[in-house]
Amino acid sequence: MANRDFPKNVDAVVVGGGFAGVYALHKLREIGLTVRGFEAASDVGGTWYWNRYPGARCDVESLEYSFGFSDKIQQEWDWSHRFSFQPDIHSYIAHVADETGVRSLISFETRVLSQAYDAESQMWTVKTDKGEEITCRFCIMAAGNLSVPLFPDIPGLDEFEGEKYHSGRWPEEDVDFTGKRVAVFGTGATGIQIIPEVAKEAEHLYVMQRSPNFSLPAGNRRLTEKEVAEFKKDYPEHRKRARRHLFGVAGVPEPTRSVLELTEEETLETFEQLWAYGGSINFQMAFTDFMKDERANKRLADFVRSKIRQTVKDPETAEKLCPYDHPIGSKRICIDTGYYETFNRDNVTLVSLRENPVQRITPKGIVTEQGEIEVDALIFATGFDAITGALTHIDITGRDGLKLADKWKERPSAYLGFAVAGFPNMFVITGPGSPSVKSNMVLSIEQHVEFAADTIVHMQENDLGAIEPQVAAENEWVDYVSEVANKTLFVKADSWYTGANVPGKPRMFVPFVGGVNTYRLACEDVKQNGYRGFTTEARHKVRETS
Ligand code: NA7
Repeated sequence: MANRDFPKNVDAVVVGGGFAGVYALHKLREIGLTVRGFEAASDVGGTWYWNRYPGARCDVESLEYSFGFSDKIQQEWDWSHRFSFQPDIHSYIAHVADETGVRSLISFETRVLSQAYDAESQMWTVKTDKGEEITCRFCIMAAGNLSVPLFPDIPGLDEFEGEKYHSGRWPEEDVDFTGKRVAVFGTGATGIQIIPEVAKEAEHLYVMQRSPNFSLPAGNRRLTEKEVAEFKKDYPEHRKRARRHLFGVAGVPEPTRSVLELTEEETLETFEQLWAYGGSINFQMAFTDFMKDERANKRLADFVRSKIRQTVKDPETAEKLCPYDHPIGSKRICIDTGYYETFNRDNVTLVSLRENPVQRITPKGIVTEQGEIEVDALIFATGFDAITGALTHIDITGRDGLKLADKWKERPSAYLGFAVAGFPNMFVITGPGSPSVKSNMVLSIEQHVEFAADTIVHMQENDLGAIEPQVAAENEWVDYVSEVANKTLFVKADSWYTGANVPGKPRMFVPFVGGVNTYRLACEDVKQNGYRGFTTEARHKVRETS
């Protein structure tokens, strides 16, 4: 549908067409709002549209990494694997968009460039790269936590004559690496998924590793009909349990004991069982103190390092693959299918950039201190300007000319990780300071979308024109988020959770790690107490609610 067929004035604009955008469009329309969505890609899917690189899979189990808002959808959709592959998740979001009928509300291949709030009219004006201008009362920011890809700043990159790919902008058409010499930069969750797949095709694969990461076997497998049926029988109950869970999953019980209570033999036996079962959440939930006590953490880190040494035949390569610079879990624990085994292949070379840094890229390859490596293709799995990047890349102007990008230069603050002082009627889905990436994302997205819908209903019922957080309440929340994080080992790594991967970004541990249940209760408490901590405005008359 051509963009001119869409209305120019709606109640709400939804920026982004991934899980969050699709559900927000559906939910807001359900409460009676007129809505429009904007999506830069040619289809729905968000992260799961763009990250279509070889080996892309989810690290949360399929039956849990899905919407619970519609029993019909959760009952009729069939997941084939324990951890879904990108095409399956993409098909699932497309199915949800079709079932809810929201696809027709989205302008695809359209990027929101700017949005500005007018205090007089209590309206936002949204401008797109297609030259459209739309006015709306509410802006729902569903632009994703990992949607702005980062390319390394290596001299000569533009001169490279071969193929270049970023994991987060993978092309729709198949890419065939057969017979090619390929270099992969980045060994985070993404690189660790790409490397085993590309190694199967490439003539030679060079793994350009700056920092090694901890990876656990995914233990991915087909789901049996019986286990799917069992889960579906109690789906609503599972969802309820997930909402009360630390991470937002029903299938992995929360920990009750310290690993330090176990003898070394008992520890080893338990770790071996967890390793054989696969996945990272079951490991993270096994004991109370992995992320709280360095001794507990070291037990697990030592175990994973021993597994790396057992798996990788060349001791020198194995040692280079062992991480020592951060506690396990302080960066996202990767899960893999044959990652460490890949380094036993004759066509794979590990290049440790700490010992042998890259000097420049040439038209034919990569120059390191030890000489030139000629390659036909470069793959960058070098991460994202995470959590805040998608919004700071939009020119967002709130009250009195305040720019969001300027405000977040100091620290990425948002009340409950959901709304930002100075930016009325703008709701950030899984924003900074909410559980977001430290939880089952789909569950957290649902909660935030429903929070936005409840807030709008509250405004309608009370004839309010604007709502925004009070600065004091916002600051208090951000301080609390830091206080919770500072009691854990999460803060002990330079990671994208802290903004450390983007030069100049403010450094703090951004997601809320106090648990999905604690967070949900905090939001409920705010709602039940007349939106405590928010300032509301009716007919330009300001009223403090606490
Ligand atoms: P990550 O986790 O940010 O990993 C990026 C990787 O790229 C990491 O190994 C970086 O090394 C490496 N990197 C970044 N810049 C360079 C340069 N210049 N040279 C070499 N290597 C570099 O991104 P992912 O896409 O893997 O994962 C993001 C999330 O997506 C993941 O956690 C899941 O939640 C899904 P570094 O560690 O900075 O030394």
